[in-house]
Parts: sequence; structure tokens; C-alpha cells
Amino acid sequence: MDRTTQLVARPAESSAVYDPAPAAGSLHLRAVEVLEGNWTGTSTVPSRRLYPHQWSWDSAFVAIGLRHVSPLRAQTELETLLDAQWGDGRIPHIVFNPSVPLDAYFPSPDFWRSSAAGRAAGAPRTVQTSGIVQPPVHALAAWLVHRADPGLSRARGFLARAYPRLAAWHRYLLHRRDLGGGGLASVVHPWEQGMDNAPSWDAPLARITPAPARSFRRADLDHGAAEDRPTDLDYGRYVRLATEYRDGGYADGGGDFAVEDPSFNALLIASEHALARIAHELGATGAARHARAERLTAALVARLWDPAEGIFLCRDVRGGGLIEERGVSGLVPLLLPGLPREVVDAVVRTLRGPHFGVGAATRLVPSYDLLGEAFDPHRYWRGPAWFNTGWLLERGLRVHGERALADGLRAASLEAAGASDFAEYVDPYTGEACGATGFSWTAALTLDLLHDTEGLHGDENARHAGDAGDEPHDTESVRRDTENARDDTVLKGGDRG
Ligand code: 9WN
Repeated sequence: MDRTTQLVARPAESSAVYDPAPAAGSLHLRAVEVLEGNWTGTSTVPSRRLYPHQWSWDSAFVAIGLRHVSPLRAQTELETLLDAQWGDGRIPHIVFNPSVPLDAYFPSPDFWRSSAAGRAAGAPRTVQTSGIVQPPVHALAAWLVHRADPGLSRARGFLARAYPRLAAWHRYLLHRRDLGGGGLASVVHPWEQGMDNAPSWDAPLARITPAPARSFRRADLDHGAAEDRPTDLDYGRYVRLATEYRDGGYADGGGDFAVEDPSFNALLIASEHALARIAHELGATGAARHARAERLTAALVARLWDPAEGIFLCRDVRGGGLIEERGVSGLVPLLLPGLPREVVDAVVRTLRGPHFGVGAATRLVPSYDLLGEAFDPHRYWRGPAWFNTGWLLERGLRVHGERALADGLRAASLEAAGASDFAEYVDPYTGEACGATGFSWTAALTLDLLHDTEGLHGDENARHAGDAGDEPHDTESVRRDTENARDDTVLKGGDRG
């Protein structure tokens, strides 16, 4: 076993806090074992049977957890993903493992045909990928991975090599995907947002004619219970959207589905703040990126915040309005340090109130409104609790000093992860395991909750949030553009090799 593949089950060397209680120790070891079992040599599969390739946002969460046990492997996880980046900057949602049989997962590489259909968009020739994307958690992950072992990171030039790729990724999202014209990125397929089957997609999806059921074969039903998974009708629509995107050469702007989603954009903004810190670590100021993140936060509030409901909503760019469904996605912006205080307070109220019930009816965060018509405690993204969204909210609560609620959520997540054998998702009332067990991000984020009890950036966020608004608007925008250009010039040295 070489150094890259070896997982040393030990507490992190840096700022992380290790809980020496025996129960935490064994949870740590079990989580490490899951990640060990799902490691392929260069990356981690989300689940050996259900998802046997590399997934984009899964790998970011996996790296966040892996940094506590092997910073080298955490860096490798992200580097493998970044190696599959397209020339136009997009990071594909799946990087296919060529040794896995085609029928193990649908849609397979012969459906996406990335290197041929994606040629104009700069798809890589040597590795097969999907053509859509997933939420941009990567710069945030890269920064957290760096901080776990800055010496190793600097010695390997980890950030210097990652920075230009991450910058190109954000550029792709902010330019090619600003389909609504308001500064936010749109997703063009429900799989891109990561919460595939959320009720928020029902209205925009209803306009899409499903591909005939006989034209494809679902592999997910070989491993998952049909009543927990999306319906055949929804699958037909997913297939239609992906087929049309592929047949248009993966060019952006023309599709019938375009939605601005709060969680996707909040993760982009959190990652833009992280990219600013990376730029700073590499010798630039990073100030322009922090300022951009603050502008995007303002755009997020202006375009997606619903003050009457106390939650962020999705905007249907093709249908022209806000989608009146309360999903966990609408709470994830709590992660942002620059969120106005009244918005923070309202989101926290919603989290504890009857629609999500955290600390009262439920201990974990349901993926969808407990009182919503489409609520189902077991069906994919229509009610069950996922560990990545729980982690994002736990971190968000700490960003805003909501320590007691964060502590409760942390304890509940650790308990449910252990009791469910690191399930993909669980019933939000009972904690009953659903979907796959031995799921990678559940194990990885368990490690992060065990070892990093302080939260994402602590004071750093608050300081930068203040800096960005200090200057008059005009001066600020000139400074911003100059520094932006300077940051990118200074950092251009790190290439793709
Ligand atoms: C489609 C891998 C992925 C996660 C998504 C989750 C599910 C895939 C599927 O699994 O999506 O990308 O086949 O349902 O919804 O968030 O990244 O774990």
C-alpha cells in the first residue's frame, strides 16, 4: 500500500479537536473503515453498489472528512476530480471508472459520450465523464483540506495547482450559467443541484416531455427500493433533459429547464470566499473575491429570499417566478457570513418551526417541508434527512453563533450516522436507514463533526464580511475590478500540469 492509499486512523494533527470518549473513538474507526472500503486508489465512490464512479460534490464532502485522517488522500481526491475538468471550466458531475461495467450505473458513459459530444466545450479525451455539473463545494473543500496540513499542501503545490482550475470553474458558473441575468448561476438539470427529486423541480419538470420508458434501463432499481427512489415518469424527464443537452453539444442557454437554486448558489458563494482565502495564501489580496461573494449574497437575497415564508425559494427562470415549495435548500444560505441578521434570524426560526421541526418534532433536518403535500419520510429528497445538508446547517448555525442548536444537530447527526451504519439518508423522525449504507459522505462528515467542533472559518468570515462593505460603491467597484484582474494575473502561474 503506498502512501497515497494508506489511511491512518488517527486524530488530525492541526487545529482539529479529537473527542477521546470511547464511543466517539469507535465511530471514528467505523467511519474510516467505510472510506477505506470505498477508496479506488485515486478517489472514493459514494457507494460501492449504487454509485460505483466518482461524483463531484460527494468527493468534495469526502475530502473534507478525509483531511482528518489522511490530508494527502484528501488532496488526491480533489485532484482526481479536477483532472477531469472540461476546457470551458465545468467540473463534471460524474467521472467514470473505465473498469466498471457499463450496466452498473445509468446513465453510463455511452449515454453521455462526453469526449465526442462535449468536444466543442472542451471535454477531456482520455477520461469519460457526464456533461452536467454538481454544486460547487470544491474551493471550500480545497481550503479546508489545505488547512488540515499546510506544510504538506505547500510542499506539493496543492493550492497553486488547484487555484486556476477552481477559478475557471467559478467563471464558468458565473458567466455561462447566469441564465436569469441577475448574477446567480442556474442549474439545467435536477441532478446538477444534487437534491434530484426535490418537489421544487416538479413544476419546471412538468413542462418536459418524458423520454419513453423503453428507451432506457434504470440501474438504480437493482440496488434501491422503488418506493424510495424517483418515479419512472421523473426518470423519463431526467433522461429527456440530459439527451437534449448532450445533443446540443453541452452548450448552455438553450434548454427548457433552468432554475436558480438557493443551496447551489450559497455553496458557490461560500466557495468564492474560500477561493479568496486561497488567493491570499498564494500571495494575492483575495479582496476582490470576498467583495464578489458579498455582491452575490446580496443578489441571492434580492432574487430568492421570501420574507413572508422565512425561507429562500427556487426561481424558475423559464417559467418566470419563485417556486412555492419549502425545501432544505432554502435554509442552506445560513452558511453565508454576510447574510443580513434579520434573514439569519428568520431562517433559524423556520428551521425550528413546524415546517422543519428541528429540536422539536425532528432532531435531524428533513429535506422537505414536514407539512408539504409532497412530504414522504422515505422518498428521495422529498422528506428524509441527508447528512450533507445537516452538516451544512450545523456549520451555518456556528457561523452565526447559534451554538446550542448546532450542538444538538451535531449530536443527532453523529448518533444517526452510527446507528444507521452510515446510511445515505434516514427517516427524519425515526432515524431509520434508507438507500445505501456505508455511504461515503455520511462517513466523511461524521469524521468532520467529530474532529472540527469550531465550524468553517470562525472569525475570518466575520472580518471579511465587514471589509467588503467599507468603501463607497463606485470606488469599491473600480478597486474590485483592478484587484480581480491582479489576483488572476498573479496566480496564473499555477498551470494544469
Ligand atoms: C445522480 C451520488 C449522488 C449524489 C446526489 C444524489 C444521487 C444520482 C442518482 O447520488 O444522485 O447524480 O443516481 O440518483 O441525489 O446528490 O451526488 O451520491
